[in-house]
Amino acid sequence: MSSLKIAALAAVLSIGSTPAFAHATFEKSEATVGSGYKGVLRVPHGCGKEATHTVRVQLPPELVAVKPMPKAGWKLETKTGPYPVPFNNHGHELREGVREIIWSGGNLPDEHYDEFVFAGTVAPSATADVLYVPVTQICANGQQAWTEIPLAGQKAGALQNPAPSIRLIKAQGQQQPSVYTAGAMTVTSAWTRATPKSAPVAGGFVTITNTGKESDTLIGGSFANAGSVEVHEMSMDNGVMRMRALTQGLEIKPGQTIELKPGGYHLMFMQLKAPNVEGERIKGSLTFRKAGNVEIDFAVAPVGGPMPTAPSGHEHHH
Ligand SMILES: [Cu+2]
Repeated sequence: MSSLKIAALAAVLSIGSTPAFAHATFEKSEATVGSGYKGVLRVPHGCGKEATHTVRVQLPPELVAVKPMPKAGWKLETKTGPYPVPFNNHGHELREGVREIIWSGGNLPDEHYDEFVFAGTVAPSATADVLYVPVTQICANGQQAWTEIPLAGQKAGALQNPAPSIRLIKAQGQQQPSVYTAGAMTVTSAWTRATPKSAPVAGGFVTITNTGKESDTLIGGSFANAGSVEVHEMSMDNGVMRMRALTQGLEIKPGQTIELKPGGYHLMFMQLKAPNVEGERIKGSLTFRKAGNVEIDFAVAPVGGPMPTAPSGHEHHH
């Protein structure tokens, strides 16, 4: 390898690894909706070469009842404002609170690291998947702003100066039904049933809507506990209900919604490797001829049971 190539490789490696290390971030990157959250903001350096004398933290409206922790050597100020949704704090309605925290008059040299702390609650009304908390470090002749928020479809890792973020976990009993999309195809209500240990197969059920202008076809999928997945149909044969594999797949016309359900169209999970356990969510996918693959989780209902109404576990969208 030439020395030029080695230099280029070294540059790529350092560009790839430095920002993640040098960004302002929270020690705890997850919080539960409706629960308390202690934000420990880690500030890894000043502004370039200068010392930081002020740190401003803008709180998203979902963080309520926030109290900052005073810090030795720094003056503490807050700015308050109204909450978009009043917050019921143990029977006492809070309509406004801290929206911004400013620690000033301190000294964080570029070669030092420091932490800034607040406590608060994630409002029960929060629906976001991720909260972004813009932070600005102010120095004598400049500033370092950690205020970039990814646009829809953009990866946070692509940003130069990302705002510190907190991923929200939905509290138990508050889940929304998961909605998955692949191109024009929307998939909801994915579920299966618990199976006895020796069961060789299980049925999988989903509701699929084609929101596009062209027809598409469900041709198969995958399921973590199964060797393969087929698309099946139940039909009457001489007075006996039988099922058969739809080898050409299941067509979903533009604007059409098809519910795969017990006794009708269904997915057949073949060669089960492990039993489906009630209450779990099991990973799988659907494959459409045009829209391609979409990863989904199947909620597991009791043996012979109906579709779970409140799927357990929380959803992730990526
Ligand atoms: Cu079947």
